Amino acid sequence: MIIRKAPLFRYSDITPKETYVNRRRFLAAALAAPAAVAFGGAKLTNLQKSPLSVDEKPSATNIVFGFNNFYEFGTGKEDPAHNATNFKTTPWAIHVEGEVAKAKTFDLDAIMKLAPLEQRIYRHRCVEGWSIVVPWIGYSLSAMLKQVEPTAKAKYVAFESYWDTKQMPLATPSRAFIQFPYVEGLRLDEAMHPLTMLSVGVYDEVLPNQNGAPVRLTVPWKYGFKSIKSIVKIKLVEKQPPTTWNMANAHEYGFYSNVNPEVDHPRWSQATERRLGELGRRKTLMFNGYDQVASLYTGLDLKKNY
Ligand SMILES: Nc1nc2c(c(=O)[nH]1)N[C@H]1C(S)=C(S)[C@@H](COP(=O)(O)O)O[C@H]1N2
Ligand SMILES: [Mo]
Repeated sequence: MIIRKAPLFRYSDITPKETYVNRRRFLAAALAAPAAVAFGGAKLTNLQKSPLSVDEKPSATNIVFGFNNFYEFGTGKEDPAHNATNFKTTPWAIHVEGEVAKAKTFDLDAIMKLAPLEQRIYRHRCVEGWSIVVPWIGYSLSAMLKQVEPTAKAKYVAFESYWDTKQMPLATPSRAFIQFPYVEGLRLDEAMHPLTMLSVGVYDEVLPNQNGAPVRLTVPWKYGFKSIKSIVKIKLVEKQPPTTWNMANAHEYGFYSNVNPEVDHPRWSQATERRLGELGRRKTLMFNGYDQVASLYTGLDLKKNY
């Protein structure tokens, strides 16, 4: 990914302000601060608590809404929050097809009602070395996959994001250095794991556009780029599907992309991470701390299959 030498969004911006300016300057800055990232999403109610949540404090909303990657809306970390404001996410549908007995199209209403909505607090780590804790809202992807009845030939699941250069003028290979539409993939057993989530909200609201509205994947034990946003197609397939970052640079981004402190990115160490909003760095945990997925990889060389 593009790591700028002088990032637009300095880490000081996402560190508790009191820790680096004195109180008077903090108050002055607060008064002069531009309006918070515009977002007044519809509230989601009747959220179930989830035993899959980690016992950690969610990151601040200005971090989760204001600092992320969504290359369709620009390659800078603040770009999605600014450029996705008018992205039209209704009507919306996901087509689920391929090696299934019952191919189906789920419109947004069907997606929202497919299973009880749970709030799950997940760790989320970007391959670039920063991490956040996010209270996603949604349900296990398996609930949707079971409805289409995968055939015995289905071994992988391929995902595709919405792509429209009228709404996303920056979503071209020459501007974003990747191919579109953005595509991702999982092995079927990874996709069926209860942790793999179809997310429709965050905190207690529907997803802001920059976080992948109206529906996106969340795979908490893999680097952030596996968690594909604004999904329009899911295809069950026999062979390992192509994935955007692997196509862009196979040497740096593999199909598996499990969070793994022992496998360095060719250009930087993955042993530690910067938890946005905290000072210093913390050790990166194998599978991002989700030990319950380890059995999915028994016998697989995780250095070769990075
Ligand atoms: N369609 C699409 N999905 C995407 C991306 C993208 O550029 N396009 N970026 C990925 C990356 S690299 C990360 S770290 C996360 C960041 O967004 P989030 O904090 O909302 O998960 O989205 C992922 N999903
Ligand atoms: Mo990322």
